[in-house]
Amino acid sequence: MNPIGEKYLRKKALPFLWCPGCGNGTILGATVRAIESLGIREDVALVGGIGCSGWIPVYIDADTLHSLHGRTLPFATGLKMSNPKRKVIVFTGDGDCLGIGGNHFIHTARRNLDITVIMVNNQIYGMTGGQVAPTTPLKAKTKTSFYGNPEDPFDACELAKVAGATYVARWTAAHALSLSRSIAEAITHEGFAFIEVIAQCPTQAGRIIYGTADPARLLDTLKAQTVSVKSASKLDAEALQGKWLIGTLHHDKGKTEFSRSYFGMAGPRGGKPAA
Ligand SMILES: Cc1ncc(C[n+]2csc(CCOP(=O)(O)OP(=O)(O)O)c2C)c(N)n1
Ligand code: SF4
Ligand SMILES: [Mg+2]
Repeated sequence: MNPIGEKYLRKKALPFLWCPGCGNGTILGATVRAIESLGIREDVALVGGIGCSGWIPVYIDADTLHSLHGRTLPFATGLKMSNPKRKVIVFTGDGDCLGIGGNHFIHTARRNLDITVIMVNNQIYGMTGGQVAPTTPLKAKTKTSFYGNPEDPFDACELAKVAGATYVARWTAAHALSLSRSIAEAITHEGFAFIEVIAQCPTQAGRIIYGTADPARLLDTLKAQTVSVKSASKLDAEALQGKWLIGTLHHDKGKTEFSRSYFGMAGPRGGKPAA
């Protein structure tokens, strides 16, 4: 095992439940490297939802909370508000965050609560066997869209931004180093930070949507579908059609964070969090 794995993995939880070649392992690696680079292991609280992606915190030896499907953000809000010094990091699936948890998502972003949300977008409900998700591409066939998905997918980053998130970035599992740096930046940012990670799911989205369960081919496909924010400014709308924009998409340092405005108000405890 490499030194960072040796230091951070919760050995008693191993082996991973993920399928070989799943993107969740890369996201776990990028997260622990970000935590290590900031030296904040003792300060983090990691919250997972339900789904394959929700298991990321289970394997990290730190303070962790495995919550309910779609309810990561209410749990994370409670954790943060009970101790605003905590660096709360949430791991949520595309279904978990934008389907059942969609309402919590827009309101937590609107409040600009100082947490980092890492949404793993594998474009499908992975854990439950490949059902259509709010991120599944238009016309894609899944286990529950036999004739093709009739719905347009959400652009999660746009949604986060218009709802009030103050840090928004998108990466893929093929950009592990940039992702790790972005996670560190998001943790350091004071306010609601949202990172969408497009990740390969060889077993469900791979086989069903992309016609291959080969992780290397899926990563190549992901890379080919991305354009960096910098390059995008030189391209026209036609060239950008069907591409994922990757990089930091929005960074607003001027908006007041929720726990500061909440505890800054006079109240029964004189504007202080519970002891
Ligand atoms: C209240 C509730 N409804 C439904 C489920 C069943 N369920 C478990 S995981 C999941 C979907 C997971 O998809 P996603 O959030 O995209 O995560 P992934 O497995 O793809 O990482 C569903 C519907 C549940 N556990 N709880
Ligand atoms: S079903 Fe997909 S997301 Fe879930 S562990 Fe397997 S490859 Fe990963
Ligand atoms: Mg999913």
